[in-house]
Amino acid sequence: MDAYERITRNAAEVVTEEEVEALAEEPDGKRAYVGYEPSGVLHIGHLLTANKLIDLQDAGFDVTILLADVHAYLNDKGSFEEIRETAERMQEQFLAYGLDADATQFRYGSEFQNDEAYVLDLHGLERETSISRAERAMSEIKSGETAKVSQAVYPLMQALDIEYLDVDLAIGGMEQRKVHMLARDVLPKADYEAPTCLHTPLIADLETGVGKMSSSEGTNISMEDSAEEIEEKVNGAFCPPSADPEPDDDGVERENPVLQIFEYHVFPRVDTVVVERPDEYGGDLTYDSYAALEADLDSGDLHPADAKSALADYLDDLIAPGRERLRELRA
Ligand code: NAL
Repeated sequence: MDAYERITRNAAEVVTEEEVEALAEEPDGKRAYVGYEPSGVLHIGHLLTANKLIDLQDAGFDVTILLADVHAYLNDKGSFEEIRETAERMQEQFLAYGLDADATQFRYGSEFQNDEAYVLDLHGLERETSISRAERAMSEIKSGETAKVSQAVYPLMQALDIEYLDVDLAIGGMEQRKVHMLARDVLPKADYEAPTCLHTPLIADLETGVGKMSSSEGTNISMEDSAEEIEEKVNGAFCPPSADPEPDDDGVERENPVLQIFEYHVFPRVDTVVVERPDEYGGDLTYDSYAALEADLDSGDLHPADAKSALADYLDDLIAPGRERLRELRA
């Protein structure tokens, strides 16, 4: 796999392709950047961007993870102290998950976001941005019903962070794209460069395949789940014998989240997937690529129940080191 392919595999979108191609020509020492609001423990959504960070490290990038403590505070995620404690645990979980400790830099937003130069720059961006634009940028990120002033400042700080952390490539899930598009528009008005962005896909709701898996509603899989909990959640997942499920009764599009998790979580981390089956059901199946597994589910050669059982085992393997680390931290 060449560098461009590794950088962009499984991405939902890159902005722009030309800019990413230029980075891929000499990836060594380039810096990719992702930010997370510290809250709870890592879940499958965080881990999807983490897989991309691992790809980028393999391609030669250095990675900065912003533990966005001030952002979480602005977005109503608790007291500042609680947020800081959560952030410390989060850092440990990322390393346990498999990020390269030597090529990962963790930063707290509060380290630099209160500096005078930063605050004045922020006010400059505030003067260039309408309230409605800022509000729209937050539509997939905002917590709570009413838009608060803090949530309008939030995307402007996210834009400015990309500049202040000296990033070559900004990474985020697709829910971050409107913030990144705002950043591309507004940073040049402050004579900064528009950031290059890469967005990872979102996984469908596990139980219905409709909409997006969310950390606040529906079933999510997290670093705290036991093997039994993972098995139960995956067993209850929506998995028709199809890569392209029919819309639901109301005509709403559905995805197959079991396949999505194989594609975005399992195959990026293992070379071969073995689906164990008793001999009487045809014996074990071995897959070297996601496409081969998808084709077998689609044709009926792989039964959804066998796919789920294998998925639960692989997810447990991926989550186990982080779960263990959390246990140590709490002991
Ligand atoms: C992501 C977040 C906060 C600040 C950032 C700054 C630069 C790049 C990415 C950033 C958190 C993110 C979330 N908005 O929803 O968790």
